[in-house]
Amino acid sequence: MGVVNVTPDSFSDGGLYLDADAAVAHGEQLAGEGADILDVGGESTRPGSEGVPAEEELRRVVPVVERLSPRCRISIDTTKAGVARAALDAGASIVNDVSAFRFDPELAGVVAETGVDCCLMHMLGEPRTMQQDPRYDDVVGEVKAFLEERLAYAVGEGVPEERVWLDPGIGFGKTAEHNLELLRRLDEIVAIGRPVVVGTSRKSFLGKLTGGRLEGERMPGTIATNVIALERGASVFRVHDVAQVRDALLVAAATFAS
Ligand code: HH2
Repeated sequence: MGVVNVTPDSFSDGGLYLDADAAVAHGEQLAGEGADILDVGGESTRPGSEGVPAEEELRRVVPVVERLSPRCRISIDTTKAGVARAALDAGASIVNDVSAFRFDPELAGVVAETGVDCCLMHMLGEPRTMQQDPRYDDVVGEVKAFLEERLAYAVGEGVPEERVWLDPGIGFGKTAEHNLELLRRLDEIVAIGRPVVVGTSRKSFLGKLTGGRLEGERMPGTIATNVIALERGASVFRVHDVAQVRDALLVAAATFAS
């Protein structure tokens, strides 16, 4: 899954693809590098961010989804039912909701009604405050219980279980040690029985572990964590650098018993 951020403020590529032409060119490049899915988002969820109004988010993402959907499968990275509906109308076929249907009570209904796949992600609270001293007794147990509860909620709202993917939400209300523990014990999340999505790409814990590397210097850490996630059973790898991570995953997968 390649990341297409149509935002001025995303943590690693904010402002690079705010213009629709630039976003489409970037999405086409990632598709050419072998992305199976392009995750188009118009609102940054970086720590401390405030969110954007639905009209602005729509204005950013709909033209990009329209132009990229004939080329590649599209997921819409949004927490808002109105944005999801418009993006699905424009050709998207997956809803990626970092709030796991907590922020907009209507979003589950949109997914149920349209019959699309969805990704439900764990986040502690909301982006504005999630990195202010996050605490867990057992991060893996708590994230797993949250995802099981959200899966049951989605099914209760009419979303077929086989349409739901789950994501532990690396970096969303977690310290570096929490992120590492989730990767270390990712098999416990996989054991829920739904496809698991992981998003480690360029995130700050990779910088912390490597003596302060900046976003653009975190590709080796991104590759290492995605290979580990593959080995622990993840199915979808959300990354900014598709070509490099895809090669690493293909090589790692080739070493598995056939
Ligand atoms: N991470 C980000 C955004 N959306 N969705 C899923 N399912 N999993 C993730 O880990 C995830 C996500 C944050 O990355 P990015 O889009 O690069 O940054 P920003 O939120 O600043 O736009």
